[in-house]
Amino acid sequence: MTTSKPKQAFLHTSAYSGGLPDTCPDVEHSVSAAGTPHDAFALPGQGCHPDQSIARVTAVDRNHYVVRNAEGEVPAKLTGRAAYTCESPVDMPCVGDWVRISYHDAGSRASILDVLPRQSFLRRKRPGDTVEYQMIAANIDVAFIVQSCHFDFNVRRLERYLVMASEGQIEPVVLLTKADLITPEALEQLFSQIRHAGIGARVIALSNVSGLGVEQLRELIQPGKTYCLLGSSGVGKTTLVNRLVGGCDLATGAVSLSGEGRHTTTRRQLIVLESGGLLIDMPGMRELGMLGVGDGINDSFSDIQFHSQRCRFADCTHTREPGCAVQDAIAGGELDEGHFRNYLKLKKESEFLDMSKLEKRNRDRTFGKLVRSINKAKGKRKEY
Ligand SMILES: Nc1nc2c(ncn2[C@@H]2O[C@H](COP(=O)(O)OP(=O)(O)OP(=O)(O)O)[C@@H](O)[C@H]2O)c(=O)[nH]1
Ligand SMILES: [Mg+2]
Ligand SMILES: [Zn+2]
Repeated sequence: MTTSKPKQAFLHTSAYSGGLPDTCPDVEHSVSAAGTPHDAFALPGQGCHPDQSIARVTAVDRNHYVVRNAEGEVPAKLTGRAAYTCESPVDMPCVGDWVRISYHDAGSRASILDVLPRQSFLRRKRPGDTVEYQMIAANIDVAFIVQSCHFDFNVRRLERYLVMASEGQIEPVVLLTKADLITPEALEQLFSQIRHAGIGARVIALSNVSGLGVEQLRELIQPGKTYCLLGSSGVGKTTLVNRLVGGCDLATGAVSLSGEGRHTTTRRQLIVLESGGLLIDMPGMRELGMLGVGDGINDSFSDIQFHSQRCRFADCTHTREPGCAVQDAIAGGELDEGHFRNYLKLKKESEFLDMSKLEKRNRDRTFGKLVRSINKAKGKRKEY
């Protein structure tokens, strides 16, 4: 195997005179707000060890990665050591992550040494009964929450996505796609449902068929910022990416008559727009579990928080207490009841998952103790 000098023209390598840092603390891990796609992968500030480089993960397919920096895009693998030091699946690299890499095979491949701290993230509970997070993407500036006007629209699910974005420090923008399939009156109705639920995020109606809203969206995308498309399968995320990119031809899928989407996009990938904006297309989500999203819930349901300040009891659950300002607001028509019920549901779910996680940790700890005591006993036996 030939090893070549790593490509790192864009890095200042004088930052570290001593030993290898575990991470690169001096690196600003946001994409520089530069005007070209090339510059979008150049990092400001200092870099790492001379033999290493910083790159961004642009695609993930199980344990195969693609990383990119100003020098170009190469396939990459996580080193065994890096994988070993990942304490949980969320520590593994995901799309949008900035990673420290070293090149090999004449610069045609890279090894991921570690993941730099994330500035924002999108995560969800792993599908199934486990109580673990799954990292979806990192270092996102704006999440486009996509719902189709046609079959997919659901305010309660929208609220879930908003909580998710808010928990990860990401600004949400709602996109209502396939507006060509409903009447302007029906579209107006959807807008009012969103406002009625107290959702204050920006909402854009779109159609990939008529082109409605596409320019508005294009104008919103700023160079150097990272955007992602979140939403169910078949709502038109990839079609939109293809439209925005121009010349890009990612696979899209026809939707069955029932309106239900098949999963056409199977991996997450980061695409560079001509304008210099970065867009992550995602596969549609089936299950939108959440975990420990206390702050996210409070941010997304700020109207409920606002009313609850006037509840008689500080620990009011807003369900049966006297003097509850939230219940008063519902009775007075100021708060939507469905919105409030969803708030309770998400809160309960999040608390339950937090609890399960705590139980799991305690169980693991007890198990760890048991293993250690058995090993100790074995060690003692050997001494005899
Ligand atoms: N009528 C109409 N159809 C659209 C629109 N946008 C996309 N479609 C169609 O919807 C189907 C699904 O589109 P995709 O772009 O593959 O959907 P997706 O959200 O990427 O789906 P996954 O990759 O499975 O998550 C395709 O047949 C598109 O042609 C639109 O604005 N109007
Ligand atoms: Mg797709
Ligand atoms: Zn109350």
